[in-house]
Amino acid sequence: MKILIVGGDGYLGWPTAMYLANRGHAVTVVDNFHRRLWDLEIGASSLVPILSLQERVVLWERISNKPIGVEVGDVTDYPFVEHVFKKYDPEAIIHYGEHRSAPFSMLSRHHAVLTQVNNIVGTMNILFAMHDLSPDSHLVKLGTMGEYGTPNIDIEEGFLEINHNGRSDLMPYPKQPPSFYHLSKVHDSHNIMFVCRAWGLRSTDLNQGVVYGIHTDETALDAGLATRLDYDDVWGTVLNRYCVQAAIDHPLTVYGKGGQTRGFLDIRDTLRCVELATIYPAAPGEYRVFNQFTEQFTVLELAHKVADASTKMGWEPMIENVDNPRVEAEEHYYNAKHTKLLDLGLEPHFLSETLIDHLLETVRRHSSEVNRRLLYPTHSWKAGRHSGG
Ligand code: NAD
Ligand code: USQ
Repeated sequence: MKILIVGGDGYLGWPTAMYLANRGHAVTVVDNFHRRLWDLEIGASSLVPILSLQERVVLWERISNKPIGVEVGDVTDYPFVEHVFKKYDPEAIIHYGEHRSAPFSMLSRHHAVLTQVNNIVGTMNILFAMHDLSPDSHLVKLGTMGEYGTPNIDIEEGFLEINHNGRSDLMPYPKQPPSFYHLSKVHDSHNIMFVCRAWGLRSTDLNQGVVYGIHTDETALDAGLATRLDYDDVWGTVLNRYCVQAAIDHPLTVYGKGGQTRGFLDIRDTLRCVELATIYPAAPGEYRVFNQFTEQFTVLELAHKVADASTKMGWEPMIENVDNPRVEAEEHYYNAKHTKLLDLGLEPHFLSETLIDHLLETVRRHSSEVNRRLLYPTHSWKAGRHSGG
């Protein structure tokens, strides 16, 4: 298939590009490198060194003999998006190309607006380009489980049967997102659902949980093909952060009581889920939602898993309940359905000690590069207050 991967220089986009190229698809990655710029703004960087996109692609093609095209530009710029669609006429657009940090979006008015404009405008431009230039193409859009929040009832996959005053309907599941970032995904979902109905476009909205790990079959081929590993309080996700903290004898930072439950998945399952959604596309006019995660844990449970693995390696991990910088329930009901990708053939890689050991060993090799000032959270989501550490 002719596939565009928007955000193809990122944590998930780059391994996806290699994975799909390896399976014979004609892959072109699109990115404007803003993520690398946003890193500079907060003084963070990937713990595992990463090459430039152009260097990665040259190395990949030398090793695999499977080409990956590159288009550098910003999807909030419509002429650029038009140019890419005219040049490639894609069958599938895998859209990772958004700002993805909830803490960043809560730093200030500027950061909230930047996040929402970047994400919502970029996605709208892609929808208009699909309508005008490639109306039969399929959008595989990365959304987030955080769109649902933490309701006190089971979370369904996108839609909920509602009975009201003697009548019933299948309605979009109510959204209670916890940050301006997560809100941007809700706004995207509404825009996408609307154009599927109004214009007959086809789309799959992947409500993905928190991803962990950096190892895939393709990244393992050469150190130069590595994907990024974020550990700072703005970009780092919880399990990746715990592993880095354990490797440098820093307390594992459980926010608040630690009863926050989330869906999680291994990065290898992200690639397979996206592949499944792409090769089994939505029908014309169809807007479908898949909940993309494989297991759910509390963040305290995860800290214990990392602490146990670290202890076996002879380290002395500590768990610290730090003041929660976020506004979120620390104890709550959580039961999210996630069967649609399993029905399509996903065989999950569940979180194992082997995986944690592998991650711990990798980060240990880079532990001298860790900037300890980036480990405790420094900004409270409650307006105007700055929490310590
Ligand atoms: P990332 O920040 O590593 O990668 C995103 C890439 O998109 C970056 O390379 C960035 O430069 C690019 N980009 C952003 N805005 C762009 C624009 N306007 N034009 C062109 N390129 C642009 O993020 P990631 O972790 O790879 O996440 C990818 C997607 O998956 C995001 O949409 C994110 O919301 C979603 N997601 C990620 C996770 C996770 O745990 N990492 C979990 C759930 C959902
Ligand atoms: N947390 C800790 N300690 C830490 C870091 C985080 O306890 O050191 C807690 C947070 O308070 C939160 C949970 O871990 O309750 C998850 O936080 P996270 O930073 O790992 O993930 P989150 O901010 O939710 O965002 C990440 C990605 C985002 C994606 C989302 C999926 O950055 O792009 O959309 O995961 S989901 O969480 O399902 O919405």
